[in-house]
Amino acid sequence: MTSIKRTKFSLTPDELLEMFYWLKLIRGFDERLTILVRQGKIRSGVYSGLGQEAIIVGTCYGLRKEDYICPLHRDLGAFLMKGVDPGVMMAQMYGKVGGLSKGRDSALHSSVPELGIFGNTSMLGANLPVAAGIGLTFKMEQTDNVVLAYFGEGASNTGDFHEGLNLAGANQLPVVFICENNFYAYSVPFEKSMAIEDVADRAQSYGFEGVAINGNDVLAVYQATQGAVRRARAGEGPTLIECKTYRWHGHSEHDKAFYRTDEELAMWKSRDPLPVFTQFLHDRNVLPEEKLHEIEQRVTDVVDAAVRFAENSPDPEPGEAVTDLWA
Ligand SMILES: Cc1ncc(C[n+]2csc(CCOP(=O)(O)OP(=O)(O)O)c2C)c(N)n1
Repeated sequence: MTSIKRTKFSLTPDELLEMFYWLKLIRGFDERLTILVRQGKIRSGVYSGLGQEAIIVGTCYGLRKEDYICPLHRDLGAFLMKGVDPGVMMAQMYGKVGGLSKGRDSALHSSVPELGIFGNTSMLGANLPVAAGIGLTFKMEQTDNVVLAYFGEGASNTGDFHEGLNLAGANQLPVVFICENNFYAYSVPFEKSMAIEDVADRAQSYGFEGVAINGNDVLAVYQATQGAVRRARAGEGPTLIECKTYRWHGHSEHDKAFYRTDEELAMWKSRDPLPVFTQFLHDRNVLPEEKLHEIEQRVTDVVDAAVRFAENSPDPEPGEAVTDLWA
């Protein structure tokens, strides 16, 4: 089927196709959510990650089940890649019993410890000291598991960001900090909130390496992450990877994003991670036409089944709101 055995990133053609499937699935899932929001079916807030998929696929691909991720509001795809069933994820968005929190909250705060997913709080940046804490646990338990902690460039201006990085740097913790720099924190453009070009530069203040990369290039993200993960597993401490990207939708589905121009959006859409990777696969004869159709059909089937599962899942009973609480 293909003319190459392995790429320079040590990925086989089948692995490349698996990455392609994930990119397509995450895109398809988010696109369907947008439609469902407009149909009034979704109870969770929706913070679309359209345009940012390469970061999720490039960072999550190849992680172990025992590794932890601390995803953000825009990272539903990371839940899927770490093993959450798409139907359960969709039921979470519908606020149904079949969702992760059985209809108790939006998608943002779900934790799935058995899959290594730590649910974020609403306070931006607050997941970063927690990620360092998880890394400290891994180090004390002498495992070689790693933590991937996601944050936006906006969150990198909070105190928690600096405390988390300092803790990780001072203790050489196995944490990979992933900045999803989409150039806007809600309506605030990057240049109005910081005086430097690259968030990655902040890592050196805490004694470790930071790199700024093209976050729309899934293989660049994968390569940078794999390097950081390997160092972290070997006890060589944290890394900050800043992935430059752009969110195609507003901050959330209710935000029309009037604070940016159509030209800017069009420019970034021309850097869509999917056609770039599709071309890469075509050029290497990894993606014949029938394979492309097969993957597209699979994505449609998975998303359709997820919606069916969510729609058939019951609404929560009011009395259930206070069960599963810890004091
Ligand atoms: C500490 C804190 N300050 C402000 C907010 C309100 N808020 C929610 S999302 C958001 C923008 C976040 O931007 P960024 O961190 O760059 O992530 P993005 O949404 O762009 O992915 C803001 C300001 C918050 N949730 N927490």
